[in-house]
Amino acid sequence: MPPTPTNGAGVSAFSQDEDVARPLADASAKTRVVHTTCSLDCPDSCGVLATVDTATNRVVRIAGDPAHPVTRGFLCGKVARYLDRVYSPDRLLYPMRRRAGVAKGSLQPGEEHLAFERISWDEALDAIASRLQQVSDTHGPESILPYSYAGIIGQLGYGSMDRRFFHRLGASQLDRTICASAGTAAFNAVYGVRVGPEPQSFAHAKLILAWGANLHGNSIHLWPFVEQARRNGARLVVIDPYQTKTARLADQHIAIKPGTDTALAMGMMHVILRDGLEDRDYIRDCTHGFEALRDRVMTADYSPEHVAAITGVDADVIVTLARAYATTQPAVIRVNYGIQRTDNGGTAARAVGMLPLLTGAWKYHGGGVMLSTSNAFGFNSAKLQMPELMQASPLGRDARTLNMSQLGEALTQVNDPAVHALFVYNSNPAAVAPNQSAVLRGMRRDDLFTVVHDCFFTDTADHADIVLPSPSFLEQDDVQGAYGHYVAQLSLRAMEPMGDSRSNVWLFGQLAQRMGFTEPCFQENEQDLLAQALDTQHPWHAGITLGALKQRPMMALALPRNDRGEFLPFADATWFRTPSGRGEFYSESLLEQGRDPLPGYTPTPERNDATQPLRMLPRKADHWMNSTFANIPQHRAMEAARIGLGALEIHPDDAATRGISQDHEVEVANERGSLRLRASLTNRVPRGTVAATLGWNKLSADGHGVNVLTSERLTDLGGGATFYATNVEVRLAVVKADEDQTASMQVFVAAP
Ligand SMILES: Nc1nc2c(c(=O)[nH]1)N[C@H]1C(S)=C(S)[C@@H](COP(=O)(O)OP(=O)(O)OC[C@H]3O[C@@H](n4cnc5c(=O)[nH]c(N)nc54)[C@H](O)[C@@H]3O)O[C@H]1N2
Ligand SMILES: Nc1nc2c(c(=O)[nH]1)N[C@H]1C(S)=C(S)[C@@H](COP(=O)(O)OP(=O)(O)OC[C@H]3O[C@@H](n4cnc5c(=O)[nH]c(N)nc54)[C@H](O)[C@@H]3O)O[C@H]1N2
Ligand code: SF4
Ligand SMILES: [Mo]
Repeated sequence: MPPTPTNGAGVSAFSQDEDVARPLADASAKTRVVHTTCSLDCPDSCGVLATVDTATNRVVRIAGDPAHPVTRGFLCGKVARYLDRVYSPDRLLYPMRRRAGVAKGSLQPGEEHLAFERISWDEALDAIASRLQQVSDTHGPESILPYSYAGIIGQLGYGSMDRRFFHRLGASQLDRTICASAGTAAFNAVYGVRVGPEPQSFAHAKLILAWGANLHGNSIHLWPFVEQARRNGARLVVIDPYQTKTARLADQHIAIKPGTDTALAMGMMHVILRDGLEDRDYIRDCTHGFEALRDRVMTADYSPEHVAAITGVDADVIVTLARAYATTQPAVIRVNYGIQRTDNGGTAARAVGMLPLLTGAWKYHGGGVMLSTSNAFGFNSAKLQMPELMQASPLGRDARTLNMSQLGEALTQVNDPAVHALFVYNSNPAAVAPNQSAVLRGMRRDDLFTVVHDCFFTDTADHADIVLPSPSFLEQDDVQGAYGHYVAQLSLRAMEPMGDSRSNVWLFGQLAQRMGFTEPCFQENEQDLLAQALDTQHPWHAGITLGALKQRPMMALALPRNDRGEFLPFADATWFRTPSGRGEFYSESLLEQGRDPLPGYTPTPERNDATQPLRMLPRKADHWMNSTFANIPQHRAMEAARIGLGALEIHPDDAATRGISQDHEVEVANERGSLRLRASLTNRVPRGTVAATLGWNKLSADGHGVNVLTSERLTDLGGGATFYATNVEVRLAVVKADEDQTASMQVFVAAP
C-alpha cells in the first residue's frame, strides 16, 4: 500500500495509552501541521504530525501520522509526551564553560550553574578549535576521539558533517558497536545482508516467536500486526528471561536462562532434524553447509535433555516448540538485540537466524526472521560522510579505530597516542557505556579536554570542559529510514531551535571553518546534505527524491514484489549476498578469521561462583529511551508506576535466602562496582536472575548507574557490548547509624 500524502486535514490522533491522548486541536485555531519523524533510536521511526500555533510558533500538539503505513497514527507513551521534554525548563539553551578551578565530576541537578558559566557560540567555537589544534599538534590528531551514537538517527544528525569534520581532522575513528554490531555480524555471516519480512506481513503469520524482543516496551508498532495475526489464530511465543508485558500478553512465555539462546536454537534444530521436519528442497536450493551443521547439532550436546540443563527450559517444551516451529507456516521470528548482549551473543543471533533456512519459512508470506530492515535503505552515506577526507588530514592515512564499547579502556589505558580530547554528541556515555567506573575515571582526568553537545545537562555533560546546546528532532530538518520497516521519511523542522541550540550539522560546519578547513563540503548546509543523502542509484530508492518527499514526506521503498504484491526476501537463492551465494550454515569466511565456522554454545566467562551467583539484567526502561527521558518528571512518573524507581527486581526465593524483604535497601555488587537499590520481590525475574533499569546516574540514590556493574568484555562476533552478561551478589545494605531504614527507604520509594 503506497502511503498517501498528508496535509494534516482530518487527523484523528489517538494514542496507545489512553491517559496520554491529547484533545484534537480546535479547527478554528490558527495552526499549521508539519510532518516530522521520530528520530529516537527505535525500530519504528514513527511518522509524527506536529501542530504549530502560528501566532507563537510553539508546537502545541504532536500525534502519530495516520497516513504512515506501519506506525499508523499512534505514538508510544514516551513520545506522546515528547513536548514535556522539548519545553522542559531544564533544556540546555546556550554554550557553557567549566569555571576555572572546578574539578570534574558528577553534579547534582540544579548545581550545574555553579560549575559552569555561560559563554557565546563564538567563544565556544574558538576555544574548541584552538584546543583541538593544540592537542593535534602536540599528540597527533588520533589523540582526539569523537564519541557519538543514536541521540538522533536521521541521516544528517546521526552521521554527516560530523564525520567529515573528524575525517579531515585525522581524529581516531569510533567503532559504533554498543547496540547492534553482534547481530549485524551474525546476519552478515548467514545472509550477507540484513533485510527481513515487512512488519505488515506479521499479520499473516500463524506462529510468531518474539526472541529477546520486548515488543511492547521497545517497538510497539509491530504489536497491532501481531494482534491481527492472533485474531486469525496465530500463537505468540516470547523467549525472554524477564517477564515483560509482551511476555505476559503472549500465549506462551519461555523464561530462558540469560545467555543460553544458542543452545536453545540448536536444540530446536536437533529436534527438527531428528524428526525429519526440515525443508529439504529449500535446503538443497538455497543453503550452504547443511551436512556440517547436521553433524554438529545431532550430537548429544544439543539433545533436548542436555539443552534443557543449559537453558533451564524443560525438554518437552523444547521439543514442542521445535515441532510447532517446523510444522506451522507461516512462522516468523522477531529476534531483537536482547540475545546479543552476551559473550556468545553473536553466535546466538547467528543460530536463531538459521532456523528459517532449515524449515524454508522464507517461502511463505508472513514467515522468515526479522532482525533489522536497515540494510534495505541505500542513502548515500559515502557522500554525507566522506571518509576520503582522512587522506587530507595531517595523518595522510586512515586513522586508528577505537571501540565505543571499551570507552573506559580508551580513556585510561590506550597509548600511542593516549586520548587527550573527547568530543561527545548524540550520546550519554557516562551513563550508557559499560564499566562505568573506568569511564568516569577517564572523564575526570584533568588533562582530558571534553566537549559535550546535548539537549540536557547529562551525566556526561557534568564532566565536560565545554557544553553545547543541541536541538530536539522537532527543531531540525532530516531524512530518515528505519530499522523496523521500509518507509523513508522527510523530517521537517516544526519549530525554531530552543534558545541558542544548534544542530550537529551546523556545529561541525562552523568548527570546520574555525579549523581552517577549506574544502567546499564544509560550506554545505542541511538542504545540500538532504539532497546528497537521497542521491543514490539504489534500485529500491527509485522515485524517492528530495522533491518527491517534499510532496509526500513518507515513501515506501520500491521493494521487489511477486504478482500478489508480496515481498518475500530469501524465498529463493537470488537473495543471498554471502561468499557462497547461499544461506550459510557453515561459514568459510569465519573459519578464515580463526573462528568456529558453525554455531556452537559456549557458556559466559563472567565469574559465576558463590561470591557472584546471580545473573543481572541491567535493562532498558519501558518509558525512557536508554538514558533519554530519565530526567523528565512525567516520564519518571510513568516508570515509577511500572516498577518503581531505583528498584532491584529479585525473585522471592533469592530474596528469602538473603534475608531480604520487599523495599529493603540492598547493595548489588561485583568486582567492578556496587549499587544501592530497593528490593522489589517479583516473579518477573526467574530464580537466579535480578534486574535493574538504565537511567541517569545522578538521579539515582547513590549517584551510580547500572553500568558500574557491566564489563568491557566484547561479544564473540562484531565486538559488541555484553551488558546482559553480568554477575553480581546482592545483600542487605548496611544502614548507617544516623539513618534508619524507613528514612532511607523513602528516598527510593518517592515518585519523581
Ligand atoms: N522503551 C524503550 N524503547 C526502546 C529503548 C529503550 O531504552 N526504551 N531502546 C531502543 C534501543 S537503543 C534498542 S537497541 C531497542 C532494543 O530493543 P530490544 O531488542 O527489544 O532490546 P532489549 O530490551 O535490550 O532486549 C529485549 C529483551 O531481551 C531480554 N533478554 C536479555 N537477555 C536475554 C537473553 O540472554 N536471552 C533472551 N532470549 N532474551 C534476553 C530482555 O529481558 C529484554 O526484555 O529498543 C529501542 N526501544
Ligand atoms: N545497562 C545498559 N546499558 C546500555 C543498554 C542497555 O540496555 N543496558 N543499551 C545500549 C544500547 S542498545 C544503546 S543503543 C546505547 C544508547 O546510548 P546513547 O545513544 O548514548 O543513548 P541515550 O542515552 O538516549 O543518549 C542520547 C543522547 O543524545 C542526545 N541528543 C538527542 N538529539 C540530539 C542531537 O540532535 N544532537 C546531539 N548532539 N545530541 C542529541 C540526547 O539528549 C541524549 O542525551 O546504550 C547502551 N547501554
Ligand atoms: S520512540 Fe519509537 S515508538 Fe515511540 S514515537 Fe519514536 S519511533 Fe515511535
Ligand atoms: Mo540500541
